[in-house]
Amino acid sequence: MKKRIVKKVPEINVPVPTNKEDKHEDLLRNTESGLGETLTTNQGTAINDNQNTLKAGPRGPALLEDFIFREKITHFDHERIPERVVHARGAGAHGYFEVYEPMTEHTKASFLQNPKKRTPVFVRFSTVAGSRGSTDLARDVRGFAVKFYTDEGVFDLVGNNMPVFFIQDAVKFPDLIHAVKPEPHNEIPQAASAHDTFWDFISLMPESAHMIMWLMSDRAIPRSFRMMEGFGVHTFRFVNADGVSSFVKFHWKPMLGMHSLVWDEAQKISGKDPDYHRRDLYEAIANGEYPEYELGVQIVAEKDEHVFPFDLLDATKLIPENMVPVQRIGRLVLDRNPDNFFAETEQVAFHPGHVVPGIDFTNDPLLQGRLFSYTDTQLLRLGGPNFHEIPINRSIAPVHNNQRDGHMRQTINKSRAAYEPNSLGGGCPFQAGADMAGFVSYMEKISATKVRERSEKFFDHFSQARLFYESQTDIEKDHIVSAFRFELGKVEVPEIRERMVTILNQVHPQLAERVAEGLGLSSAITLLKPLNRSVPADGKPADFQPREIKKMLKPSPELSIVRSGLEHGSVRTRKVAVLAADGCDDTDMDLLLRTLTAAGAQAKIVAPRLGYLQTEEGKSVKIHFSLLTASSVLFDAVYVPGGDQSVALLTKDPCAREFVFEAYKHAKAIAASGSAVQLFQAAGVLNGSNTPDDAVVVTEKGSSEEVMSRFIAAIEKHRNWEREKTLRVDLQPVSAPTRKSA
Ligand code: HDE
Repeated sequence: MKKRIVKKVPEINVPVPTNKEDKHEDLLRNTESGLGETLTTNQGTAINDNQNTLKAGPRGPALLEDFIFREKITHFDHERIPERVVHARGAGAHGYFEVYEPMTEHTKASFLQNPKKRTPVFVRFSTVAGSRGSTDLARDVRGFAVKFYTDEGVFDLVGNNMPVFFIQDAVKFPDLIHAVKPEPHNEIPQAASAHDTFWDFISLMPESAHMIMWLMSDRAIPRSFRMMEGFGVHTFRFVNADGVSSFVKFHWKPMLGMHSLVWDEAQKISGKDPDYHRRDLYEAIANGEYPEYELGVQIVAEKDEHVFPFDLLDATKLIPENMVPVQRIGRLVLDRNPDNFFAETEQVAFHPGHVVPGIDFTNDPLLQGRLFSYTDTQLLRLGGPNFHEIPINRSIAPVHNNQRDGHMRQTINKSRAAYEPNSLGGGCPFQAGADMAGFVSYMEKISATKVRERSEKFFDHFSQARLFYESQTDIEKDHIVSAFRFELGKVEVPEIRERMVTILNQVHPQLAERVAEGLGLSSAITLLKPLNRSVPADGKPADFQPREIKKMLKPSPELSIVRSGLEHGSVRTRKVAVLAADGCDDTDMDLLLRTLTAAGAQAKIVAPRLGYLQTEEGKSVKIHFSLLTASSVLFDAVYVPGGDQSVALLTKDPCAREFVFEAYKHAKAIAASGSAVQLFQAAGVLNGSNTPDDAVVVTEKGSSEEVMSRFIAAIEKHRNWEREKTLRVDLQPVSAPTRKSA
């Protein structure tokens, strides 16, 4: 048995054996590669013939006696386990966390004390609504769940990439999920909220208004898991060694900045590469470009609990960063891909109730419900109460207790006394005092009447939804409008659309009007008041209607991806398509590949066919993708080098023209040098009606250092969003007179 490495609290600041490899070594106990080994049955008997079943004669029948066949098929028949009821689609990675400075003032959690300590972690990112095999690119919330294998036990921070949630009370969760999942009669649509049951529910639940704004924003279509924020959502508690508690909101800030896709692009990637996010994460780690995030905390003193115009216990509200700044306290690095998807990513079991001393819960009614749900779901999904023994879930702090037996028990508990107190086992295992890192729940004073109610401030459903909308740049507002037009446009029942518009009107009249216009609804609709239908049987509906707390919230620039993206622009790890054919210009090609690689970008040659390109001077260049297997939506930018023969071949090819035009349409950086300018003309990028912008870099002369640096600067800005305004049909104001929809 491993020696317990838990330290007494006073020793916490003393350097501790710091080993991010602890978990890796622990996993190696169960890892096997089969390399160089003989094929055996599960009982270790070597197999001589893995090609034929045992038969009575060469033409059968097969014999029941064939234990090798029976074992193989039976195992196969039982290979599937239930997928997660939500967050079924996901991708994981190993890594480590290190704190910058001791957080002793606020929390006694040992993994937040010692900057020299590297705590191993496993992270799983996910979408929410889709099945295990669904697209990564759904418009959806992304799960951001982190398992810290601390020396005081496992701490799970089971968060999302949005800081708020749809509902305020856990009792509504099954309703929400039933509404968003594919409709029960025909199981359509997969991994999409754009359907009647979802919007029916939402339009009757104004408490979801704030979250819906996030869901319709570009946060719901991240460019990469590596480029999105994460949030613990609920208010948690920090507790220090003196038992003093403060409230804390957790944040993850991506070091590559936040970036998103455009919706048209996301839908196309769903067809071209539905594993896009999973692949992006896997490849980045495999290439040594380790994703990094900083852990941020917003800390609120216990005495300030009620100073905000919202309730800290309400998961539909955030604390704006301009009210309580986010302190960055540590960093998370993901540096190892899982060895086996099922064993690690599928079997990992997160639980917001996995906490360590120094971290505690609040009475957020959503969090309280989650504390029940996560164990319950693992019992079904992982088949019994011993899921904590599965290697990926196993704590690196030793586990000793009197729990016994159950399906698939691995531990061989030797003690005769599986109860406590006992004398036969010498009283072991002992309870741990607070000074031995024993978990002591925060002593919160509660004096209350038992009721099924919510606190007053919970009913302000629109102030923060408005704050979010007003904090966006114009282009992000446009994206929100078109997302609503898209989603509600897929709804078949007109009353649902109308109800949603009345909700949007409470968020912002301009938003409601624009959405109504796109849906062909009369603007008079916007004047109706939305109704909250989430009312108990004996409740007076009037008591449950949204009411605004009159305290203005100032727009918060941190809520805008575009603003934050500009601050953190980087070309590192960005994928650039170099579109070329035989006869491309050598100087252009050399400079391109050299400069992009030096800048940390991934340059990939895309050509009409696979194999090797012959440049003008006869050099061979490896082609990474053919136009058949690649598409511009899979790249961040496109460069077309010169070379008359190459450009002539590409200009004739409709796929090449589409490649360029689509990148242009999606507001990406595109560049052409020398004769490649002709391809841009043929693709419709440089015709009279389009105004070239800074992110369209063209030079008839051929590439140069100066051209490359303009191109790279354009990629760093991620997109030239202004370009969209002239190109996207859904962003145009609808000019026809508005009419009531049929
Ligand atoms: Fe979850 N959620 N959830 N959730 N959740 C699950 O647990 C649940 C909520 C989140 O990668 C399930 O192991 C309830 C908020 C993530 O494995 C289940 C409520 C947030 C993941 C469950 C919520 C989350 C889950 C399904 C309302 C953000 C994936 C499989 C009270 C803070 C973790 C599982 C992974 C998964 C229940 C609301 C995040 C059924 C009842 C709010 C990231 O237990």
